[in-house]
Amino acid sequence: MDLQIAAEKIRSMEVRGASRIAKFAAEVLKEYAMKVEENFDEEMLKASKILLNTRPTAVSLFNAINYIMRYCGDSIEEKRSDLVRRAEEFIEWVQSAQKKIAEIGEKRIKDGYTILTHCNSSTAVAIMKRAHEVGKRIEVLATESRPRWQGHITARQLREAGIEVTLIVDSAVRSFINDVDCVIVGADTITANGALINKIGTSQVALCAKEARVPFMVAAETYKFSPKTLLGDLVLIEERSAEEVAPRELLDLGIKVRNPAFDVTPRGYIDLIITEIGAIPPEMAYIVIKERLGYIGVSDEEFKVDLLSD
Ligand code: RUB
Repeated sequence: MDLQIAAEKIRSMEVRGASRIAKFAAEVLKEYAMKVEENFDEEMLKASKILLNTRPTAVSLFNAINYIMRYCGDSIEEKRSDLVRRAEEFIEWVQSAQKKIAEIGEKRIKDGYTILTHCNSSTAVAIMKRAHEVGKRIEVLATESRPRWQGHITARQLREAGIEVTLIVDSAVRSFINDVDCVIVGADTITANGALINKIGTSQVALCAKEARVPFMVAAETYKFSPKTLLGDLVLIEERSAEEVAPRELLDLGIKVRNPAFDVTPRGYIDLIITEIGAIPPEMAYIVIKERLGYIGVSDEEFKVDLLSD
């Protein structure tokens, strides 16, 4: 696939969700590497940057690209084959991690539970589907997730799996939270101090859950933990176009729109992060970054490809 077309698919959200974006970028880089005939390092760096700068918030994309770009070799053929091997390894990581998270997360759901979820996380959906598959009777409340309505995707996926689903507007979460046994959401990024960055509205859901003493769980593969936050970097929250929120007639009146795609839920609102290496408290984020992602976290030199760098 042409690189610019691939980048546009991510930017326009035809390919969306942190895991899918990362896996797609790995596939695109692998395919691109197969075609490069000369200046391998420069060409791959250029391709990586084009992909990385499409959506700034999900660290899965950054981690995928940096994992793949740590290839070695002297000749172009050696480099290519190591890059392809690393890309395939990353794709396998995405697939196996989600399966493992579903197995671990399912155990936190009891028969008869009503679960609330926000947006569309393939990993959170995998947990709920798994609970259903092992015979637990569950019901799910899915928020619409304005402005892009990813909640419709969630509702459809769960319903097609045979699960009872009720769709609610985002602002109805507090009205229903007392009917809910637990909240499960996905993650775009987990920071070194255990905060969660996920679809806008997630932090309001967490606030409601905390007040109502409803457990709030996050499904996050370890490649969604951010090594850059160990160096003090803040996560850039993507702000999308006004047209996603308001019709042209309103915008033409000079009405301004703010449309951040994600928000930050502090670790104090999170009971558990379900990863492929276990169900952990948010306080363990630092250890995941150091031990699982292999970053020492002392300098920017560790990252081959960085956001918006030239
Ligand atoms: C999607 C979103 C999802 C996470 C996790 O946002 O916030 O909760 O990406 O998804 P968008 P997954 O629709 O803007 O990409 O578990 O599938 O990786």
